[in-house]
Amino acid sequence: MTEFIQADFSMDTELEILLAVLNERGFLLLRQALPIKSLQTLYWKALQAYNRADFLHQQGNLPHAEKLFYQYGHVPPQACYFPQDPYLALVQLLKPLWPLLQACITEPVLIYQNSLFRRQMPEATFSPALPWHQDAAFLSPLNPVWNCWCPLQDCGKDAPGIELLDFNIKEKLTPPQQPNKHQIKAGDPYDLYAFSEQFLTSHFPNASIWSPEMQVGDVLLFHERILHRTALQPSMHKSRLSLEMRLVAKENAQNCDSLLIPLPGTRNA
Ligand SMILES: O=C(O)CCC(=O)C(=O)O
Repeated sequence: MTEFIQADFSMDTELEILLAVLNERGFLLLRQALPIKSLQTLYWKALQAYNRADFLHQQGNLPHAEKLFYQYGHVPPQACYFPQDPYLALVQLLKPLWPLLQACITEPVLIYQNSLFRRQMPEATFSPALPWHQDAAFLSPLNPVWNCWCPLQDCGKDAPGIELLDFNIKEKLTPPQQPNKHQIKAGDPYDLYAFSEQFLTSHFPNASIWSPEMQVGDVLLFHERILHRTALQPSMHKSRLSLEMRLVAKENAQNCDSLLIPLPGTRNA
């Protein structure tokens, strides 16, 4: 029988317990973990980035390189960074999590290209809800990669949140729609690596789906093989901005085609 381990914790929980949960479940929600002031600053930054992108899109002037991001609810990674401090803002934001991240990742580095804002509209218009997928589809062979997913607005009730399959999948699954010999990369249509609800029900009949309500300050950690999707219900009438930050061990990212931003090496740095 599988032992039930709670996945929703406060920041004063012992590190060993958090590590055990991450190890057993592959995901973990930490309540009120991140500094609200920094998140508010990032929220305004994201808002400006989306206002600019919306305006350019309406005028038909959105640069080609940004169209792909925009189509999936993203703006380019540099929109998340401050001009005078292109590297450290997100790493500083994660500071309360450094002990945990350093305990579960060897010399953690933030992957610049995969640390992005995301906007999800309730009407699912030009940023459709993301279907069930594993991030492993586009991150492989990087492994493990931890997604620190944090809302910049409260979500999961009136605004779209995120939901996970409560099953610690150890391997990269083959998506049914993936064309033969096609190597999925970031920016490929999600349809190519989506999994249907029927797939989940038939392959993981006993696994439940977890769709937490989250407040600004909460952070959800999960590895790249956990199946997840946007949690979007017809009753939701607000938009949500969020930030996903991905971290990997430096030693596993030697061939990573992205700027890697190191977390400070000591627990008290
Ligand atoms: O923002 C969302 O709705 C889903 C995010 C997601 O799929 C991810 O962070 O990998």
